[in-house]
Amino acid sequence: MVKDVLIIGCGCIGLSTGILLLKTKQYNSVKIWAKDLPPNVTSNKAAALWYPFLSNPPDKVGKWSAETMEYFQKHILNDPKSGTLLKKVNELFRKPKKEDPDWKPFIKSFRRARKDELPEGYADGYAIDDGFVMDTDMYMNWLVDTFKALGGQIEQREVVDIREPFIYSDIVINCTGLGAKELVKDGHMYPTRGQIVVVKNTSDRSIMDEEDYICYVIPRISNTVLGGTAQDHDYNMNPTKQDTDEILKRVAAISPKFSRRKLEILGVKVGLRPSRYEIRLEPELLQDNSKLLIHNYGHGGSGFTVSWGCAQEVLNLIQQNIPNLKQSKSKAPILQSKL
Ligand SMILES: Cc1cc2nc3c(=O)[nH]c(=O)nc-3n(C[C@H](O)[C@H](O)[C@H](O)COP(=O)(O)OP(=O)(O)OC[C@H]3O[C@@H](n4cnc5c(N)ncnc54)[C@H](O)[C@@H]3O)c2cc1C
Ligand SMILES: *[C@@H]1O[C@H](CO)[C@@H](O)[C@H](O)[C@H]1NC(C)=O
Ligand SMILES: *[C@@H]1O[C@H](CO)[C@@H](O)[C@H](O)[C@H]1NC(C)=O
Ligand SMILES: CC(=O)N[C@H]1CO[C@H](CO)[C@@H](O)[C@@H]1O
Repeated sequence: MVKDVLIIGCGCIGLSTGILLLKTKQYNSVKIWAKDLPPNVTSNKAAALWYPFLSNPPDKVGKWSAETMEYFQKHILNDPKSGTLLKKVNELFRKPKKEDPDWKPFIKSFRRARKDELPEGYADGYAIDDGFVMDTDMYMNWLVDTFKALGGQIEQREVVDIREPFIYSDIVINCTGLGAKELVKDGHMYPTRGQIVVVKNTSDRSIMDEEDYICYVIPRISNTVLGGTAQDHDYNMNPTKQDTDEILKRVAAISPKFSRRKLEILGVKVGLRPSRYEIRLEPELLQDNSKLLIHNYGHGGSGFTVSWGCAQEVLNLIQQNIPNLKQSKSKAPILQSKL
């Protein structure tokens, strides 16, 4: 029987996975190793709105998003410490929009926007009344606190060789986001740079206009996030004035309510979305089937939106693969051996 699980990565993906593992009460220890800890991870730079966005494949993202929404409604929204708020969300279109989103079949509350929900100049829209947003820093703190309260341990430690964690544990979960590019040499991983502007609270709901560019207004508990950008293969972690100006111009185009002189800017943030042609969530049996590595990375622009659905999938994959795990022959020398 496997007793210990080691997770690499302390973003929203590693933490959600760790919390669900601990909740099963089936493991002696669930440990996280991470090079950087919150607030110094990509996750802390997110908006963070529940909305499937810039991630694939559509059918799985739809399913995981729906499961995540359900998990939030059952277990998180009623906890004020989680920093989560129920908010209507509208995606807007200048011209009538024929297609529904890929994920519509998964989300029961999806509907078309009513005329009175469309700002001037917009012809169509999507709406979700029971959408929600997270105050990102509050929510990340809540994830860390919840993980620790359940008995999880967090250690700041970089992994340079994927064989290293297997010295301590037969099951390792790879939640390294963009770090997977180096750690497991995944050439499909690339950054999609996102810049946001944080302003004093404005707007009663989340609004997006994403046909020709990235543009959103996301009100949260303590502030409102304006976005954004999606620059592929761009590693620049510094905010640029050009992006800030562009973001302010785009949100002002939604409604004069969001014109620059009405906004009080609190800060500007940049993060690199861990992009991949599709999310990698699959098991890999190593070392004569004595070690199990589960990959859970590449969530692009939807990490928060799919987090709990993906964590549940990790649990399922562990359950399915434990019967295939052979007793480990040796513990110590694996750094020498080829996986
Ligand atoms: C501007 C912006 C806005 C966004 N808005 C939203 C939104 O509204 N809704 C939404 O759902 N998503 C949003 N996202 C996307 C979301 O932030 C990501 O999908 C999510 O943060 C990915 O989480 P993660 O845990 O995989 O990665 P990360 O948060 O990057 O965590 C990765 C962890 O792995 C560790 N690590 C990496 N390599 C190693 C190694 N070799 N050894 C040890 N540790 C390692 C890191 O130190 C870190 O702890 C946004 C992103 C940006 C940039
Ligand atoms: C985050 O980074 C800052 C600046 O580099 C550093 O001072 C701080 O200690 C880091 N926080 C954590 C939790 O690692
Ligand atoms: C933010 O402001 C809007 C009005 O613009 C208001 O409806 C909403 O309740 C405010 N949200 C918070 C959390 O204060
Ligand atoms: C142990 C290990 O590195 N496994 C795999 C991780 O993912 C890459 C693909 O990106 C594989 O090539 C490795 O074999």
